[in-house]
Amino acid sequence: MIKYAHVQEWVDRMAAMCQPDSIHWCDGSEAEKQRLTAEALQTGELIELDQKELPGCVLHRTAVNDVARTEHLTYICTTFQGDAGPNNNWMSPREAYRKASEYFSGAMKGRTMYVLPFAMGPIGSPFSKIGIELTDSIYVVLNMRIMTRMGEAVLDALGPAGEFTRCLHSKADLDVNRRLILHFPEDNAIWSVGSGYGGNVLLGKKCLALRIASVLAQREKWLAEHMLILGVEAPCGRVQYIAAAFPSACGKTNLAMLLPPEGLTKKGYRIWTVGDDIAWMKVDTDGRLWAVNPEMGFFGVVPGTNSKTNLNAMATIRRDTIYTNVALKPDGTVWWEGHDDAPPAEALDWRGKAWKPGQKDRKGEPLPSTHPNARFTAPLTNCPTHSWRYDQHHGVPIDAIVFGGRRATLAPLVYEALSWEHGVYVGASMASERTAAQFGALGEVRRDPMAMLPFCGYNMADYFGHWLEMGKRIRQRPKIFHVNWFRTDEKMGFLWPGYGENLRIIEWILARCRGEVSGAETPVGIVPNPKDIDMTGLDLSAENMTQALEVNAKDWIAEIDAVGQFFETFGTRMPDEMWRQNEALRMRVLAADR
Ligand code: OXD
Ligand code: MN
Repeated sequence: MIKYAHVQEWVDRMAAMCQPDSIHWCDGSEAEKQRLTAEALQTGELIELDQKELPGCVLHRTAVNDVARTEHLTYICTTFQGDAGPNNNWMSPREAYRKASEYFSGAMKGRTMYVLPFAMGPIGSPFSKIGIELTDSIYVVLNMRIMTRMGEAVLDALGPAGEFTRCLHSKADLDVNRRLILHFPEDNAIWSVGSGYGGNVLLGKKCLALRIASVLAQREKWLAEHMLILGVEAPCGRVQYIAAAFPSACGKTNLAMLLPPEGLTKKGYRIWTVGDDIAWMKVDTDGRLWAVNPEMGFFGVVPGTNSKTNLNAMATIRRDTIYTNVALKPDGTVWWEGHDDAPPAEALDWRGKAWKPGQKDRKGEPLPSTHPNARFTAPLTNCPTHSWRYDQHHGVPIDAIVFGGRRATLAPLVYEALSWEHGVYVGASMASERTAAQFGALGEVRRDPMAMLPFCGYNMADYFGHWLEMGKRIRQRPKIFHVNWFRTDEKMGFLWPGYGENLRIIEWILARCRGEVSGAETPVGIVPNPKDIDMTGLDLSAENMTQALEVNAKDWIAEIDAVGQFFETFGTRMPDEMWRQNEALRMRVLAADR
């Protein structure tokens, strides 16, 4: 393999600190995968599943204290704290390097350091960025092999002086008290130590493709977003693409793999999945916004996945999938809460302990077999609806940008922003309500602007400013919408059925983009006239629909005040335009309420 001097010098320096017994440069070949898998099966890092039922599939169990992203241990390390902003934990680069060096020192003794060259985006595309991750985890190597373009071809593309993100990871002793996820945007570097959980250690994903990339995107005038990308092909062959941002656990993967509802199948739509988590978007020479999914796989939440919620995901994870923290059945297959199959009479739970249905923990609470944040890692190309354009260097043209939140009240099922600037405001004020069944206190609202709160690598006030600037650069701007699949009636029943039925709303969104359908103007934006939503085969009362689209002035005044309070946390750095939009919305709501 090519070992460029600038890469070698950095590898040597990191190895001197981590002191691995050996260093292996990953070429990304099938033979290498087989060898590493065999080794991990032998040490117990991976467990082989029944190869007839689940060919190429394995199971991994994380440490019990290492099951999710640890946001409180995740830092943006910039010279000036203001550049990280109130939305990030901050540490000075000098302090961060000093502290983490202590944890990394000798952390790889007795282990191999894997050198993993990877590309986010198609190799050679103007969108793409190269990273090299050093890790002492075979699990990380095998996951990155699915989630990114990885191996020798990436080094070929890098060249002898090519810029790359320097990513260092060690499980170290998996001690939560010695765990840090550090981002150094000024050095284009990421250091992650003390964890083995995906979001903390697959450094191409949240760390590079969102936190570091958002900084690069601001500098280079593009957008790095926490968005799925979905293509909708009409029977005439026209394909329109949307990019959509929802907070974690609001169904991005389900929407990205949407199955048209029965009532609409006659129309002959085909859905194309380009990505389920991250979109990189650039203005092309035609003045439109084009997007690529920088990833090559899905790292999706397992519990609740079944053939009703996501049939395409079920097909995707039938082969060549790494399962993390699910239950293992005696027959060598897997199970989880919300699976199509009935619970097995017995199984090993995600921790490897004997489990039976109905089992309770010490407090008498039901004990799930599978961790609520259990994951599947599966290749994008396994998905029956994967777009053949996933590898195209220029990406796909975006017609609509969709923001969404989980709001039991307030936000209509769908509304269109009145302008790009208003759309940026809609994204910036995005929020999700916690429900009793979910987490936290009922009705408590968590602001999550553009679903980027945990992932924006710089001050979000500057990020909103960047979005406003981008609007000026795009000649043919996508329209911006907001959806809320989760509005409820007085009895807390959902007003809208969600899942595949969401295509009915997407139909309206895309017709709006083509200028083929009108809408009703409300103070918050344009909502559909109910007659324009195709309800074929869906038994939903007109009253439900009216309620789902309702704009309640009193609720909105409270919301505008709450958004103002959130904006204030950014102080004078907040662009004036965001305040103007907040006040303009207030005026519109008050005028309509008169
Ligand atoms: C994810 C997340 O894992 O958003 O994609 O948390
Ligand atoms: Mn995500």
